[in-house]
Amino acid sequence: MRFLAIPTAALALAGCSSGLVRPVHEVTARAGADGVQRVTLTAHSFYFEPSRIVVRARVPVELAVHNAAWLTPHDFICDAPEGGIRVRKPLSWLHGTRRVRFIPTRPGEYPFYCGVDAHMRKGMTGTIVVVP
Ligand SMILES: [Cu+2]
Repeated sequence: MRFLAIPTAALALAGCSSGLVRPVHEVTARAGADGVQRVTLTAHSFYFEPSRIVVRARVPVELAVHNAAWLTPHDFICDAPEGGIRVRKPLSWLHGTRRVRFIPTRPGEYPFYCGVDAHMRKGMTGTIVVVP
């Protein structure tokens, strides 16, 4: 059985550092009393949690993006003007949280990602799903 343990450990290590093998985690935003749809997400090295965010069109959205990585720069980019979303936000290097606001205008699925170095290819991607 020893020969099985090594690939399992390698897979576990890969899972810690890459978003490529992680399952999609979807969260649906609910509007608060002030009518703003709020979602908190966390930037890890190298994935976003959650990775799929469902929001309603034509309702303001505020994403609180927390950087869980010490001293690893990350940012949050969603460049989808066709959906009313145009966001490019550097995140704090020191566990800080930055807020991102937009009002999605059109239903659709819009990718977001981290634009630092090759983080996107390592799995720092996600999807904003705008529903009617
Ligand atoms: Cu990053």
